[in-house]
Order: sequence, then C-alpha cells, then structure tokens
Amino acid sequence: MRPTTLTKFLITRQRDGKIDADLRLLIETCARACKAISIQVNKGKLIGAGDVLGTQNVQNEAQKRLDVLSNEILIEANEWGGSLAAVASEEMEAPVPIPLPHPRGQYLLLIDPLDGSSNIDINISVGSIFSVLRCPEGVSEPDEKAFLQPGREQVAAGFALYGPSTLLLITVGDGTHGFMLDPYVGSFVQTQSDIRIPEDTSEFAINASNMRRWEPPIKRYIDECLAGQDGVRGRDFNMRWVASMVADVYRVLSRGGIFMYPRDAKNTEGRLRLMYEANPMAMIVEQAGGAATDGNQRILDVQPKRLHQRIGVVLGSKNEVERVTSYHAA
Ligand code: AFP
Repeated sequence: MRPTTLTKFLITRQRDGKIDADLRLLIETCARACKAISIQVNKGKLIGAGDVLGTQNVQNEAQKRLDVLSNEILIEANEWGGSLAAVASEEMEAPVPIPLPHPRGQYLLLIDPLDGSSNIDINISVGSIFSVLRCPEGVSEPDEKAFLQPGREQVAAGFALYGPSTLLLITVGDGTHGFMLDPYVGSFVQTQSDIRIPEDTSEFAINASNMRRWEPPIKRYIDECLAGQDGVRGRDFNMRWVASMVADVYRVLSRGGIFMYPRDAKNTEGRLRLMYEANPMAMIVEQAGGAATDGNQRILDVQPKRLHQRIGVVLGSKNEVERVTSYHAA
C-alpha cells in the first residue's frame, strides 16, 4: 500500500470533520516551512548558521543566524494563506498581526522557530516547535492578550526535529503522529501512527549541573533514580540530556522516559517558555498517553499571564510524572 503523506493525513481529518480547511492549510504551511529550515540547518557552517549576529531576542539571548532565518521562514510562509490572524514567536517581543493586504483568518500561531540554538554549531539535532490557538471571537487586532489562553485551548501542536532524518510530530487532538521527510520526493511520509508513551520508564533527562538549585521534591526523585537497584526504586536508571527539548521529547515519545526542566533557585519561574515550548509539547505528550506538569499542576491548565512567561516542566511516562507530582504534594 502507498505510504500516507502528510497531505493525505490532513485531508482525511478534514473530511472527518476533525479540522477545517484553514487549519489543514496552516499545518501544511508550517510543515513546508520546516522543510526549508531543514535545508538551512544542513548547510550549517557553510552559511554561518551558528554565527552570533550581535542582536538579542526578547529573552535577552544572543540571536544566531539560524534563529533569525528560521523565524523569517516561518513568518513569511504563514502570512499570505488566510488562516492566521497573528503570529507570536520566541524571537519577537510582541505578536505580529497578519499585515494587509493579506487576508486574516481565525487562528493564532505561536512558534519557537529554532529550539536548541546552543547545539547549532556543534552539529547536534535542533528543531522548530509550533502551537495553534483560535483567535477569540470579535478580536480584529489580536494583541498579546488574545494569545493568553491555557494550553488546553490548543487546536493543534507540532514540532520538527532536524536530525539524521527530518521528522515532523503533530497532533490535532486525536493522537500524536510522526512523519519523516522523504528527501527524494520532498514529502513528509507517515512513519508513526497514534504514538503511545510507555507508562513506566527507567530513563530520566535533566540538566544535572543545576542540582544544587533544585527544590527538594526534584532532588528526592533524582537521588532515588541514582540510588538505582540499591535504593527504594529497586532498579537502575539511565540518564540522557541533549539540550534540545525537541530531541529529548522525541526520545520520550519513541521509548518512554521523563524529561525535566524544573524551576529552581536560579530560574524561579522555570527556564522553558510556556506558550511555545511547554504547551505544544504537553499537548503532544498527553495525546500520546503521557503526562505533563509543572511539578504541581497540569501544564495545559495553566492560565498564562505573559506571552513569554517561563514554567517548570516535568513530562513523559505517566507513572513517573505522577510520582514526581506526588513528591511535590507531600
Ligand atoms: P536554546 O534554544 O536557547 O538552546 O534553549 C533550548 C532549550 O530551551 C530546550 O530546548 C532545552 O531543553 C533547554 O533549553 C536546554 O537548556 P540548558 O542549556 O540549560 O541545558
């Protein structure tokens, strides 16, 4: 049987009434932009992808050429289609309403155009993350306030992973599905259907250099993992940390695991951004049978206060996330 392409996958969901034509076009446009970004990622030092440009983003982080290029590619790809009312990005302080003469649509797009920037110049996988919300009724000039919706309001979420293969993981609310770019044809072909994250795991992902800053429940959980079979867990654990959320989350989707970037004494809100990192990843993980909290509460229930606010993240295999959450409640 011929493989299912992303277009066929989306047309099928449109026919089933799960998505409308505007959302289908929006997802396809993001996927096409990710193909273009993938090509730039692969050019690496040939285009100075990791060169610092001397500018800073709203997070006061030095912008690299690929950060800016990826943002431009995603913005330009999405501004003329008519699906969107506005776009918000990690790389831009304020949301950008779709400019006239382009028609505006009913959706809001939030992007982390290049996740894992610290890995660009060492040739380690990076990615792009996107989240889709509905523009509130009657809002003709969407500003930051229009975007401040809890993650449970997302109608779609996805990320691209620019690794040995270029992958696209998406959900429109009926499971999480994986696609791989066939570079010979130029299409995303479905390779994973209705991904299920194992509820148990013996693999954790955390930046252990922050250990001295962790809150007690996190310290307790990691100490127990490190104690292995000699401790209360009765089994040994493995550790991974890529420093690209997209790569760590894809590993969790593929074989289970728990990914943690908790708030700590230095990053008291957390390091990861709620609106365009934690929320889309939380939807993707929950749709695959996993769980995602900030240590205390479900990430998708958090009411955002600011577009670029940060949050602690504990996500992945359901039983392990619930254990960490129970330690916070103890
Ligand atoms: P950059 O895009 O600035 O490299 O940040 C990546 C990220 O937001 C997320 O993808 C990683 O999991 C996390 O930060 C890595 O943070 P550390 O560099 O502190 O380990």
